[in-house]
Amino acid sequence: DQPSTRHPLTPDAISAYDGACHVLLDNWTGSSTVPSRGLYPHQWSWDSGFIAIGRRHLSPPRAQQELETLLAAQWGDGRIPHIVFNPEVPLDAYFPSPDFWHSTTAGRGAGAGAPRHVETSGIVQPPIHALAAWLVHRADPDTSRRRGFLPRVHPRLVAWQRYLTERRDLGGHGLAAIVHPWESGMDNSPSWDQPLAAVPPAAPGSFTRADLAHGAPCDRPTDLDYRKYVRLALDYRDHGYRDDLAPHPFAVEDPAFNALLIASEHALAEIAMEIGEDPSDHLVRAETATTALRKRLWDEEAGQFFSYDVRAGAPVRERSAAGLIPLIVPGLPEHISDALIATMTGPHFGLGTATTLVPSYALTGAAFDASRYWRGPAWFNVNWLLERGLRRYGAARRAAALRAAMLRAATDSRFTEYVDPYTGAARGSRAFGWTAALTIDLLA
Ligand code: 9WN
Repeated sequence: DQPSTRHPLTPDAISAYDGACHVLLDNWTGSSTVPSRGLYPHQWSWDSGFIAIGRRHLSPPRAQQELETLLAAQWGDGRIPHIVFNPEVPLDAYFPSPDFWHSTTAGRGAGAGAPRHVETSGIVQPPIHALAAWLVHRADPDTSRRRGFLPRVHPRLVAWQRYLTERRDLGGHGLAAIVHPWESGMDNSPSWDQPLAAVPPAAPGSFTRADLAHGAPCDRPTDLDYRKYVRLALDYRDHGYRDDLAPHPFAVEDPAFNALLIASEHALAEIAMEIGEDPSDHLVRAETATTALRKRLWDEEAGQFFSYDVRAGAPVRERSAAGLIPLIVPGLPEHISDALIATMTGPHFGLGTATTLVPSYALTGAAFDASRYWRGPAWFNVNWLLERGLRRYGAARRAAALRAAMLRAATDSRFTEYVDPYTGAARGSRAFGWTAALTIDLLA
């Protein structure tokens, strides 16, 4: 972790802290936190990572429980499912629900070792978890040691990372591939348009979207996107979620996903040392993956990383903010970190000139849309990662300005899910879990 700066407790900071605490209290279910009460009434994988990072300042035991509830739903093959369903929530509250994934029924998840005691989805999300566990430990090492937190989670986190580096290395170049746009956490990013082009959509009317009851259609993915999401998930399910058997018509190496994988491998090295184990395997793996990330996804001319479409055997030259997120990876050569910062602050992403927060997709991109989900709006988790990256690579002034802009946007928007990058107007659902949690982390 980076050394933290102490921030003054101004009246604005106190009110932001207070508002964010209320969101986390309201979204707590007793064992984990929902991203939002209406739109996302279950536990999501990477949301819980970000939420634990904020919660560690309020209640280290609850932050630990957040992660352990998620890890208790881990599959036998090591995957951490992207959703852990709450059995008390009606099936029609969220689509796709447990009767779509069938993780525990009809033998769908059995071959990949789906747990029997809880319903989950069968796909994954970006691996922020080992990083989150390490940061949670650091917030209160005594409580963590007393409760045996790290020795308990370490084997599960190792199995999770191994699942990704071994079973998901579909391209054979040492990077993990996602097999569904939902796995990126950036569902309708323009980076998925090309890899999705050949995927046949599910029949219209073959399912009912629940999201449109909570969000404006112009802020959400389109129906055609959803029909492709459904088709891909059903194909995977019908192959028992087995990576050795499923055809994976969508297979993409995403720079943000792999950057988090690397950051988590470094965190595993710290965790190993803390619990008296040898960290060297983790460090070697982190270095190997960093080399692969640079070789395969870095684009010198563009000054950012691009996704790689494994099926097409070609990079996807779309400027998504995912291509800046490797700034969180330790040990990048200066020419790469400098170029990432220049791209972030140049005309494409406009940080500090056209915008105060980094948009999810370049302002100059052909597919840019200021309100549609991951096609332009600014997201708090992305900006939180970039703020860490700026500090890591010595851009302290820029990091401080980004932090101040995030705090303002989070409180002005009542902790909304995402904002219009030009106007700061609130989009998606309010009282969103990671927006509140990361506000607390920035204030701590
Ligand atoms: C599908 C919960 C999740 C986030 C994702 C975000 C959105 C789900 C959806 O919500 O995805 O997983 O239904 O749109 O894209 O990043 O984890 O907050």
